[in-house]
Amino acid sequence: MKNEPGDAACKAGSVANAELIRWVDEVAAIAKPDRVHWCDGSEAERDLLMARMVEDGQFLPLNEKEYPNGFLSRSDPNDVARTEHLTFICADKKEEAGPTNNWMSPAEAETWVKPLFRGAMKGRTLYVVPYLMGPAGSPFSKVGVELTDSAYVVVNMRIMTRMGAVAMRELARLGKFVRGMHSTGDLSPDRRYILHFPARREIWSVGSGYGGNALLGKKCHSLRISSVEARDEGWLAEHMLIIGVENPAGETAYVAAAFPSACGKTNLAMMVPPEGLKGWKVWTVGDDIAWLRVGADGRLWAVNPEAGFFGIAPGTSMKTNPNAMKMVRKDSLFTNVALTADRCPWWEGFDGETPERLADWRGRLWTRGSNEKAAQPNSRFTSPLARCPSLSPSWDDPKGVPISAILFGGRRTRLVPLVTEAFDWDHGVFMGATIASETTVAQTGTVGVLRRDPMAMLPFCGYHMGDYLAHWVRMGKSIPNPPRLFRVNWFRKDASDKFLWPGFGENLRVLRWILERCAGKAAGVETPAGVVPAPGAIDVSDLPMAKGAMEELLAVRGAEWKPEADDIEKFFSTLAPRLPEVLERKRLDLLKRAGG
Ligand code: OXD
Ligand code: MN
Repeated sequence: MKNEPGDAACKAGSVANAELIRWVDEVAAIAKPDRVHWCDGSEAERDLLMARMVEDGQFLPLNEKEYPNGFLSRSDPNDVARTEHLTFICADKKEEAGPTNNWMSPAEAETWVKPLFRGAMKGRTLYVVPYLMGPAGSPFSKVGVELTDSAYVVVNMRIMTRMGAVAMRELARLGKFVRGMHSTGDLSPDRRYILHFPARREIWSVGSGYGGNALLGKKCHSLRISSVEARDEGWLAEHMLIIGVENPAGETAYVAAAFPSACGKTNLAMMVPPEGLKGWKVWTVGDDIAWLRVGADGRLWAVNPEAGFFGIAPGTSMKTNPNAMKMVRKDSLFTNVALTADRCPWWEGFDGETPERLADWRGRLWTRGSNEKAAQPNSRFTSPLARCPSLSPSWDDPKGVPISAILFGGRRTRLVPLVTEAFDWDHGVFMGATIASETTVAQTGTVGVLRRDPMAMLPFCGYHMGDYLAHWVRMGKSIPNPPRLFRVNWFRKDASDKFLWPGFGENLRVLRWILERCAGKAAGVETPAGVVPAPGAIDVSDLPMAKGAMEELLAVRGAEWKPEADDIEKFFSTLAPRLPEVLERKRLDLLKRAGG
């Protein structure tokens, strides 16, 4: 085994961390790579890896004039999404993982999964990828090290995290790191496992190169492992976007929002204010993950631990997300999108006329009118935060941003109003605990089935969901000046199955009401489900909405909430006896208010 030239400097920085060196040696002894490459995160290193991957066909360079520094990768067709059924929490007892996670004992992991790493890196390079989640020098931030045999992972991690030398420096400051061992193995779903050992802050991932399974800083570290760290240390690790909303007076307030995968988080995070709201601005801090801590001033503060976007490409257009369309034009990697004849990326929903011929996501000829999708429905772009036109000036602030409101959303075509404010913190936790959404392309399985997804954390919580909700209830008591909590639903439909709300930039009208509520200004009406905007409190007079649409969007009909409360009872019963009692009380209150 050799070390790659040029890595000495980075490794030298780690000499202080003997534990890291010992662990790298241990993994190398198991996986038997031909070479070990310590990543420094430099541009030169990235160029070297890209050149190698272009040469061996893993990446195709895109049209340099239209997409400078842009590349396309096509994955194995069996490896295109997160595989929740192959994702496990390896706690000592099944009870610690809870009923919403798959569980494997650490002993079984040693017996059944460890052997998949034996010799897995023969003929390959083991890349040591030190990464930092969160701004340098921040009390929020955490270091991880991913050992991987995938150069695709390295170049994506370089965008998604603060990778290389900066992480090594932070490691010297913090002393601790999350260990991630990753091999693409043979990419067979039969030998694919994504394992988390929360107690020892460790991740093993084998058999997949897909983002959420293989870029270990993202879901595995920043949510599954960090949700446990957050519980133990008294903070929150959440599946939330963060934005700053600036009013025409130049005041910016920050909002965090949890939505299940593929519900438009990236679009909301990069929203462009509509014509009707002149003088407003939306600033992007993050689109997927928020770490939140109580500040010295008693407010809740948040950082986005990531440094990039791993966004779903299909449906992204100048109409739905103009900032993303501008952002992906430079320094971006694409996975499983289609390719035009002049080597530009394309996907369903792309602006302009559909090209007559394309190379589809598998590289096969695709012609207009084909029944098959040209881009894989979960195809992605990976772009640096720094390329985002709406990037908040505070995105890298070590102290984070103060959060005024937290939103919980879902994809509900019926019942749930456009926006509802919680009566109090615990009621807000109840709202977050009971959000539900139709399943989407971001996870394998059936699309369109309604599933309860507490705080949008169902696939990402590293411990028992009942304990997690109890942690939320406890956190409410430790925040002297907590944010207000709201539920939103952009997806309500009318009787003829048409969306009632225009969505996209117009969602800012809802955010405006929310922030005015936080400032004690906007009018609301109490309903059985919470406080909804008073008639006229959200001005839509300049929007081409059908008559009565706004009334319907905000309607709460008590009797319709009874079956909802019953369904919630079924879900809650799966979390008993660890469900905090106050949430069952909130359910009974809802039932009473609904007249049940
Ligand atoms: C994501 C997801 O990729 O939630 O962000 O699946
Ligand atoms: Mn996500």
